[in-house]
Amino acid sequence: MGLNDTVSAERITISFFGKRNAGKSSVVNAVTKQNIAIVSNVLGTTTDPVKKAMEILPIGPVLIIDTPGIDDSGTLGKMRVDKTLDVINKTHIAVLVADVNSGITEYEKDLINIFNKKQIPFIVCFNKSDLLSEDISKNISLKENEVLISALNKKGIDDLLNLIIKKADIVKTDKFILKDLVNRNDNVVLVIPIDAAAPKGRIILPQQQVLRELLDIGAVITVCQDTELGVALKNLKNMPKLVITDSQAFGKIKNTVPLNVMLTSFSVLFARYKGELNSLINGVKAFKNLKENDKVLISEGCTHRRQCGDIGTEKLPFWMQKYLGFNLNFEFTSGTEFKKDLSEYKLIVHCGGCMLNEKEMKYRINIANENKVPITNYGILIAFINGILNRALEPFKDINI
Ligand SMILES: Nc1nc2c(ncn2[C@@H]2O[C@H](COP(=O)(O)OP(=O)(O)OP(=O)(O)O)[C@@H](O)[C@H]2O)c(=O)[nH]1
Ligand SMILES: [Mg+2]
Repeated sequence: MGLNDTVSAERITISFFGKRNAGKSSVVNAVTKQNIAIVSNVLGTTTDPVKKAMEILPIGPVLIIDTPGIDDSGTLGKMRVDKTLDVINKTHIAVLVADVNSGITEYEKDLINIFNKKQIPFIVCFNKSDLLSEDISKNISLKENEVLISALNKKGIDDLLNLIIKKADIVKTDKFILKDLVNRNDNVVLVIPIDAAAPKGRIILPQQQVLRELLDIGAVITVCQDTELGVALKNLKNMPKLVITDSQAFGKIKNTVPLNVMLTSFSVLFARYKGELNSLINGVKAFKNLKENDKVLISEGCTHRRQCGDIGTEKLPFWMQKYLGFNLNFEFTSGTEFKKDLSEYKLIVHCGGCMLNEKEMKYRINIANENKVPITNYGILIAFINGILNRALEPFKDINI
């Protein structure tokens, strides 16, 4: 992916599911007009989800995912099926590819049930129409979300694309991070500390996204590190409407920002943008009730190599234990995998999820809720530990979150 490309987390994810040999990979290749996935008549040719970021007009940036067949068996087969089921959790639009000759079997029914349960808009694509006689083809009656195609002969591909575009209209929401908090010409200060854990030569994604949205709004932006915030505020003729800080600096700057200036963090903004702010605020209440040696899961959505002074593995455990006055039992996960059985944990602390799409983030919150394990996020917990959670949530007080 190039520097100018939309990140995967902001793309509409369109995934292709079905039994082995139904022609999923062939349909993906036909839809994208590219040779993205290997096609063969060997059952189980696709063994790992295959992803391709591309542009589909008029939808815009999308992420296409081809998956292993849902009817795979054996130990390895089960692992492949699990990977496919994981893909469902980040899918905005599902395309179920079924061989028209076998039609809807138990496997397709199971998938349709999952899509319905998870409220994922889906299309059923009956493939291999070239193998049907013209008479039979003509007499097949299709529902609104069904289409008859031949990936081999490239027949019906435009109909499939049109259905995908129609479904994308339902999915596309005018998502924003802070458009409802800031107006044109408002002064906003962004506090971005550059420490050993900051990536070399750039600023991280949530900061870029906030910066971009503020520019779109027409806000006037001051950016500085926590060490320069005092000077920055002194130099401003009028106090800013809002200060947005990296959550890690809450403690250092909370007394520098005057009380009549709103103060929040990137991570709190992302809790609302990607997840469910209310659930994550509720989750933080469990923190002060933790007992010595309780198990806490600290989970990150990205896979960057942990560095010295890392927020997830070093700073957060240190601050949490210092606040409580006793030791906790920490476990750490990162990347796209998320445990399904969370029952052993007393609290989950998740990152802002900038590398995950909102579907995946909400799925993780749901799993925690189903397991009855409180879940919160980095920014909310750090604000709580610093005694300024109410202040960090003040920008949202008149907004239905
Ligand atoms: N006749 C006909 N054959 C097709 C069509 N689409 C795919 N095939 C064939 O069906 C076989 C399986 O195609 P794939 O695209 O690899 O199927 P898949 O669903 O991705 O299979 P797995 O990766 O094994 O799960 C290949 O031999 C394809 O050439 C079609 O429209 N018509
Ligand atoms: Mg395949």
